[in-house]
Amino acid sequence: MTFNLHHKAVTTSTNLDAREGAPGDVFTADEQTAGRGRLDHRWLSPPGKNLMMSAVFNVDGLTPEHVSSFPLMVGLAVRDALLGFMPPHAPRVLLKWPNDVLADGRKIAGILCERTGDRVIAGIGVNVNQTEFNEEIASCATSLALLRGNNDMRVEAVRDAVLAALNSRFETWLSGGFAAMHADYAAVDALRGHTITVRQTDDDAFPVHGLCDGVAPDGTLIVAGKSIFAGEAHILASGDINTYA
Ligand code: BT5
Repeated sequence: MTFNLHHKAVTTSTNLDAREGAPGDVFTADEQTAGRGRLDHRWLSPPGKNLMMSAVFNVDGLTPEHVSSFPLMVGLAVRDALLGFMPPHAPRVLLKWPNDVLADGRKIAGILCERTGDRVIAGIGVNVNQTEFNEEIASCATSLALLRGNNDMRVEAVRDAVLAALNSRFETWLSGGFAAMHADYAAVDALRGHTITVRQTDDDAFPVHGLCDGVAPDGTLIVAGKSIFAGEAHILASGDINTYA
């Protein structure tokens, strides 16, 4: 698939820009004034330091079950791309269902996928050159700069690597679904084997709690023997998700 790049210095959210786009269009910005996460969370990213990008994909004709695993595919693609920028002896890059990318147990990239009709927008934020995070996220965020010990990376290089990985993973996912990459995901699953809580909303009064048995080939998360289709997972028991390669 060919990507067409559209860049703005400042925008509200590249995911909003992407609503006007066609399949293959990619929207980037140096700064977002209303960067968003899932469940109405905010995505915080200082101007000019990080990758903020939204790419439009055509999912026409695919079943809802197939499309539901799209975010997992994007997580794998972002992870693939980031591996190319990791220094020797870097911590393993793991995926926290549905699609947080973690290094050293901290979030290095966040993904917000939104469907509009027969299209899905993959919104991707990668912390590239940022070395200081505000108090709210300081304990749970990291960046390529912090892992590499330098903050002079070209954000465009990260963008191009993510797009190349997305191109490849998307093709595989289109023909084979998530099942075609389930083994890849299982190998880098940050939640499997941990006791976790999954909430549907930040104030969910009935969260699911139990031992996580990882992600099934259909993309659902297995917790205490139940399949979970959506939600936000928190690891409860202390465990080693900062596993070094
Ligand atoms: C996400 O949501 O992780 C999805 C983030 C997607 C951002 C991209 S940037 C391009 C495109 N345009 C947008 O407007 N969005 C997409 P969620 O899983 O809900 O995580 C959000 C939470 O992560 C926040 O509540 C903070 O706790 C934390 N957070 C915010 N900014 C962060 C950052 N730069 N690095 C690490 N964690 C962050």
